[in-house]
Amino acid sequence: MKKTKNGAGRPLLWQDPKTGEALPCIRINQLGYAPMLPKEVAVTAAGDYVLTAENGMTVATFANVTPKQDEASGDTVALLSLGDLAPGKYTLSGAGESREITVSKKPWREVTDALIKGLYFQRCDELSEEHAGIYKHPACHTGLVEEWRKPEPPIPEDVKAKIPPFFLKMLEIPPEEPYGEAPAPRRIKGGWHDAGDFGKYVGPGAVTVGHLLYAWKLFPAGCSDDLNIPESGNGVPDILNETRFELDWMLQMQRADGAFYHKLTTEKFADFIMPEDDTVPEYLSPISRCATGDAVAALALASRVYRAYDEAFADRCLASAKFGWEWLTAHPERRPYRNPMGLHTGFYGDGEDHDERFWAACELYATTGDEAYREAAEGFYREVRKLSSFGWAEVSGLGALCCLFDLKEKGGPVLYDDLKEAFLRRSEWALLNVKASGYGTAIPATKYEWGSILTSMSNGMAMIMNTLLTGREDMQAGALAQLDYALGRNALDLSFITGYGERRVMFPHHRPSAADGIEDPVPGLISGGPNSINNYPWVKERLAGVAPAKSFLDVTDSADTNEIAIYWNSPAVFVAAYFNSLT
Ligand code: 9MR
Ligand code: 9MR
Ligand code: ZN
Repeated sequence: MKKTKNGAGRPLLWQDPKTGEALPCIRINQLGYAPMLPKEVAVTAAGDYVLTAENGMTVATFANVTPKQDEASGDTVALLSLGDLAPGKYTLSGAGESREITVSKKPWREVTDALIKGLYFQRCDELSEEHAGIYKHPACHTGLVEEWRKPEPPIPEDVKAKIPPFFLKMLEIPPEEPYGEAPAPRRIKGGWHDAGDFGKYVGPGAVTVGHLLYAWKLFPAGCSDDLNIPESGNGVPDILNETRFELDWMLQMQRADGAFYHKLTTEKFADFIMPEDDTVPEYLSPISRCATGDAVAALALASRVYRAYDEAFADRCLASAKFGWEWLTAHPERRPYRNPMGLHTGFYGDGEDHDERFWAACELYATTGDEAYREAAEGFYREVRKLSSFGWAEVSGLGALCCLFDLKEKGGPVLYDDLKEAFLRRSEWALLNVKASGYGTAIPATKYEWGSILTSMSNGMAMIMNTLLTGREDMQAGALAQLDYALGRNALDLSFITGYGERRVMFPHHRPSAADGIEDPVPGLISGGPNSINNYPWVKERLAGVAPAKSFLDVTDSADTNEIAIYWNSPAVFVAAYFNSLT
């Protein structure tokens, strides 16, 4: 086995306050800014700042800047608004430092493309040299798969005594029962590897599909059709080509009775090897209600989007979605997924499924106009709260996207009028977080948890939706601040997107990036970012005393801070594609 890269030996710049190494005090969007949009730069030191153009002329001055304490980072921070600037290179100087800032017409075009192409690199398939360049690899996970049907052995009493009460409680709910005779071993092709691991999970995949399809529906001009993927040039926009790769897989993940398997993974997480070397068997896990709701929603949405390109595919998606919905209505009780004992890959446990059912009903109604779906959507709407959440666990925001931008007035008093008001109220909270943060980051100081980038990007999505509904510029600026955050305007002076930015993540928790022997990680993948809540013990120890927004290790082993995931890329695509469409 090749020696893997892990970054563990790197100097602990921001990680260890004891080294005393100071970060530069000017923090910028490292890819630059667009002429017509807000240009905010963060500075952490007090003093006078001057912005000069390339010819040395002073363009703006900022006298007596007094940074304020920022709770999340522990830094003192001030945001400087650079104002209207023509494309060009500028230098901001102050506090004994200076930093070059670029203004250009399309600063985020390349990174938007890269974030979509990042999903191509996650394909469970051969990546050819033509499309993947040095990141090519042979086909992977090509074996036959069977359902996981191993009986659960009783837990010995002495082991039970050591299991935390929370997990014990979970073990009381048995995994969902299998259906009928075990199907013959078969090949399930394609799908995206979820994250740094090679698992393929239906719920997270469907959520990713949702983000991407809405990004395309709302901002087609923001997504380029030139991604150099195998389907490029086939007359279908590349973002739809890429998304279909996951949908084709998802269709194979439906059980004979209509429910969807929760996931397709090996028994344990693989070592840090290339995907083609991960040759142990994969299993179809038990089904789950959340996964079924998510898949129904994504497939119903897909049947609308792809109809113009491929009728037969659209029909298949809709038939599968309806069949899945029938299963759900026949199984109305809430029952969270549980990993069967012995299957140790990602859990994606989610105790609530009304939000998944809500999203599914909305999409089915939007696609078919059938009143039964509207009634169901209205019913589940009464139980959903988080209309600005778009993550793997809480998908109500995706239902809101459907209602606000596809159904619109057809949604009527509940799914449009009431929902719109509730959504607008909820999205204020996103902006409040931006205002409360020194760097303008939409993550509350107490909420830097595993995958905190999702909070920032979800709030970015909510603020964009608000802007589309109200035209509010403060909301738009709040959303742009999330792109700035991801691209370096943050407490770490770090771009979280591999391959982009002068100072960027180099050692993501991503098996191919660690095992391929290539110095640069696979490009276009976004890191989960700082986490100060659910850390690995060794990370907790290493980050003791470090502020939440700095609780980050650019070290391969730190899945808790530096893993990548498809459903973190996709909300970033949504945000980046929006701003890209404005430039
Ligand atoms: O690599 C795994 C990553 O993809 C998961 O998100 C993470 C949490 O479920 O687990 C990682 O796998 C680790 C495992 O949980 C414990 N042994 C070390 C594995 C690699 O870091
Ligand atoms: O994104 C998930 C995060 O919200 C959880 O806190 C974390 C630990 O359970 O798991 C994350 O999901 C991982 C999944 O379990 C396995 N594949 C990698 C995912 C990203 O880290
Ligand atoms: Zn694979």
